[in-house]
Amino acid sequence: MARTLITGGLVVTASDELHVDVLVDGGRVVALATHDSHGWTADHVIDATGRYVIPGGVDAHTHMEMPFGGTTASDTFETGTRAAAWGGTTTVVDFAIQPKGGSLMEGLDAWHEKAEGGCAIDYGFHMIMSDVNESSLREMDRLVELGVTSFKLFTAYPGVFLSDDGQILRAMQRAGSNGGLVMTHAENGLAIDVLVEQALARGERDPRHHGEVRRALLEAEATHRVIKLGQVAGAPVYVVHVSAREAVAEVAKARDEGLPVFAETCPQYLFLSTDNLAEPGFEGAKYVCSTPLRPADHQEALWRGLRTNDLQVVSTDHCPFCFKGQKERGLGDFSKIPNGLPGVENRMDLLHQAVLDGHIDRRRWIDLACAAPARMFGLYPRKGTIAPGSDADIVVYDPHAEQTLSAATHHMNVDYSAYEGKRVTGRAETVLSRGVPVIVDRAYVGHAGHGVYLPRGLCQYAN
Ligand code: DUC
Ligand code: ZN
Ligand code: ZN
Repeated sequence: MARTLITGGLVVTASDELHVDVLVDGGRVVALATHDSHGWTADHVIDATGRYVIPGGVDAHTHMEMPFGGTTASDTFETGTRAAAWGGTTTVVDFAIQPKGGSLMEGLDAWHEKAEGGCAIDYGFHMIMSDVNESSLREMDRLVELGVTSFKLFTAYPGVFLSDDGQILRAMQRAGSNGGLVMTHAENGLAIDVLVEQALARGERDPRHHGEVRRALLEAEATHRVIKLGQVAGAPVYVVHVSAREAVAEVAKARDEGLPVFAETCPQYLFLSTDNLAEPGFEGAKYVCSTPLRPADHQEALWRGLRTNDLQVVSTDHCPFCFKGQKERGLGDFSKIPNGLPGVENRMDLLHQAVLDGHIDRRRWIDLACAAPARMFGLYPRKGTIAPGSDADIVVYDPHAEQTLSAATHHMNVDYSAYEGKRVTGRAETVLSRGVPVIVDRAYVGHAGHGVYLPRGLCQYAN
């Protein structure tokens, strides 16, 4: 396999910023050294002068081809992982789903079938448990052995994904003994369904009501509850897509008490708000996701949480549905709008913009987007950093390139951008996955099937 030398750039990892050259051989990083101190030769030389050399992004929360709300997320593993690479992400961890009445293994097999041979970058799986019972609890041990070391449980979506508190406790107990990590979608789904029914009865049918019925307090209540269940089970908890400041407070309180509680937020909660949900006509449907967007004054608590490490990870919850034909299923009834936003291509750039805006610093950008998700989900240091022995998942990032985010230019298979018209500075220029070029000077040179399944280890913060 070709030797590649990346020269002249600023290598930024979660811990360091170094003006060093990077030597790649056999798909791995083999050495870093200052330019003058080595006499390396290589088959390919990438001139990264004036650029950052950063680890490929790790997006630990995607839903490619996910059946949901009577339709299916519009990115396949092929289109979604290609778009991820365009945006500087080289690993995704997607959610396989246990079919109701079926086994975890059936769900995992189905997701392997969807992904195999289609991915442009490497991928792993979490498992959504939609039917916690004696047999699926036993199966959790086997999944951990197969590298599916995290399990998502829902307090939301009654009749679809919701598990009751007893089921969640049992799953947490099992994870406590096999080293797995329980991820929770924390919103009180039963209470939300009452508020949905009441809103519809009052004639409140527009997308903005989605944000109103899914109350911040119901996110906080469920967050508190899953934290306490985790404490009783003696198991770590990872709360996904935190959007409400009251939920951040619950996570922060638990962490102050020394509990192994972790959480992520997503770019949509940092950059968008209920103002988007209230856009005229049916436009707000583009921003319907759960947990929902919040009033803009919640963002301050999220940014603070990211700085203070009360929130450790930024993932996308990439779950795209086209406006035409998919979001439109909810015309006249917001509760029928499929929940989800596109974003896998935008995360690295939006977080770089956050560096420029002064919310986080450069190393924290890499920590939140690369290193911490890799550690959280048992992939570090293979993924998430640039160090001898790491996979050569490397992005040459131009911090000065200006771009306007738009559906007209993005690569996700969805007919709108949640960030249409937003100007950001910074862009992935060249992307390597295990040393193999996927994007070169803003041209796609990758191929479906390059990406391999990643069996993951245990959470490296909790074990
Ligand atoms: N939330 C979303 O917005 N989409 C998919 C599932 C979820 O929990
Ligand atoms: Zn969720
Ligand atoms: Zn999700």
